[in-house]
Amino acid sequence: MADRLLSTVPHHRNLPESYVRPESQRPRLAEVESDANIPVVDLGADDQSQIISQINDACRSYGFFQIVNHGISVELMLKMMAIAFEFFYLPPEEKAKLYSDDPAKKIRLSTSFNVRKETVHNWRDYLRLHCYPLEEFVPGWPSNPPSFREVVSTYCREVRQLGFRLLGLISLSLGLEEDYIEKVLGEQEQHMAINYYPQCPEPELTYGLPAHTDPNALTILLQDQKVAGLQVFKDGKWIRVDPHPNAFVINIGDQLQALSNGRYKSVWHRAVVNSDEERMSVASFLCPCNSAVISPAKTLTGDGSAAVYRSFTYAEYYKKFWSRNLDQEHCLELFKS
Ligand SMILES: O=C(O)CCC(=O)C(=O)O
Repeated sequence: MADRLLSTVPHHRNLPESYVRPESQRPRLAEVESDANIPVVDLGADDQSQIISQINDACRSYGFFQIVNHGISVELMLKMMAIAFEFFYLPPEEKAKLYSDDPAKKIRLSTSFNVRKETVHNWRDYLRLHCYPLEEFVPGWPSNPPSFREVVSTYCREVRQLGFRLLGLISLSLGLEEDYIEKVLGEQEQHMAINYYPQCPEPELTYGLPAHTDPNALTILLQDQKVAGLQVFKDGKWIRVDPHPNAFVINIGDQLQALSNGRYKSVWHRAVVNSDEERMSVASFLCPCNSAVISPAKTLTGDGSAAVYRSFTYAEYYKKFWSRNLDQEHCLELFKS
């Protein structure tokens, strides 16, 4: 039912009851840490060993970092954001064509997280797209706005290359061969979530997205440059990831935590909303192929450290992840050896 979309209403005056979290689950925005020094890694720096060491530190301590001089032009980043806004500003009848609440659909416009299953909704609309191989999926993508397919496919191609470069650096930072992770993950899928969080009348009572970890390998997030909303959990506190000019936010997903034998962290993060402004984010997910067997890299257990996780296929993990609620215990806990 497309009339569930938040973006069909120009201005929301009240928060409907179905979005209100119980007292104990609210975001407590006043307690969120604001000047948190999330690491910023300059991928354009001359000294590759310094880049690798910064990535190692960031993945161990935060599971999150931002990257600058990453090779994707500011122009393309701006175009991607602009087309995302244009899409959510389309008339309701146009958006209704793409609406679905079936999580199995590979191209769908939806709202909240999983409206069929959840009891409390989230203040978010999103367009979810499968993006690899492009030739297979682009013909089913929105044809309106007219330049959507061109802009988004160019963006996806560049983000995929950036993702592979990062996986290489992450491999090296773990003392593995540069292509180790890419080989283990096989022919990776690529998914995208374009998240639109409208201005919310009571941001203290709800979430854009509640706390979750990402089930995939690596996430590359393009954040709204003007409006903060992403927060990560560190040392028992929620901290803000304020947008850094022209940066992408990178986070380690569950598969890299498993593969690194728990050295690198797939951390809890969430998106909060605010009463003054709408916010947009574009998350690109690199996902192992379904048959990829994920287990801790041999060299990371060879020194006598026990394997923290048992081997599993990505298909097995993904099924388990989606059978649960987003904010239950860390899904990897169920794969401990
Ligand atoms: O909007 C954000 O900043 C976070 C998005 C996110 O965590 C997701 O799409 O999984």
